[in-house]
Amino acid sequence: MDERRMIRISKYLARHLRHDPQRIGLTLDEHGWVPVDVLLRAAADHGFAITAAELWQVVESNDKRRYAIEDGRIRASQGHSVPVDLDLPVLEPPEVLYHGTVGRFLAAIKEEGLRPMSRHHVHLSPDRETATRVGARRGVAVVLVVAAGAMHAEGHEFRRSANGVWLAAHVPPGYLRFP
Ligand code: HQG
Repeated sequence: MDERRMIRISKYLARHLRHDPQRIGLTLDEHGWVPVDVLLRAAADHGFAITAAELWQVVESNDKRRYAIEDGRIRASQGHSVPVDLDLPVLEPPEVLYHGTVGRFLAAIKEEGLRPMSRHHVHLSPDRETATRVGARRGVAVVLVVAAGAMHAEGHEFRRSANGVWLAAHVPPGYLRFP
């Protein structure tokens, strides 16, 4: 399968496993899972046929391991806008995490801290490189340093998605270091 087809399938999965399952008549369970065969049938019925082999390949080789398959079911590992409970345990974060953003959001972030916006959580990266890549989706990346250890010590909960993204409900501005 060529790269463009992989990306198309990955984007199709993101749309229907994170944001708009109803569009192709899917219902995710409370934890975000849907049976693989149901997904493949729904996609085919809505004009986007994917083979089981292609699906496996996208899930296995996805650069960010965005999707997980377990017991014949598939879900997005993070990034939902529809309400799902990923049922992730609360974990102690590393002392420092990173958030990649762009200059035009900085004034609001200084004021309100990091908010989840259209997602369920604020997404934090374990290293600067990853955060730079996240920020660069929107322009020239600006990387903020998050005092995750201090937040944790003061009672803020952290979780980590299956693909290594750290998740928090909110990061108040006092825990952020701006460049
Ligand atoms: C910004 C991709 C104004 C925030 C990536 C970000 C990631 C504020 C944008 C994952 C703000 C939200 C998540 C505030 C935060 N005022 N702007 N108070 N607080 N922002 O896409 O972190 O490809 O929802 O800085 O790799 O950019 O989807 O979050 O710029 O892991 O798998 O509001 O999405 O992964 O944007 O990216 P997003 P994000 P996937």
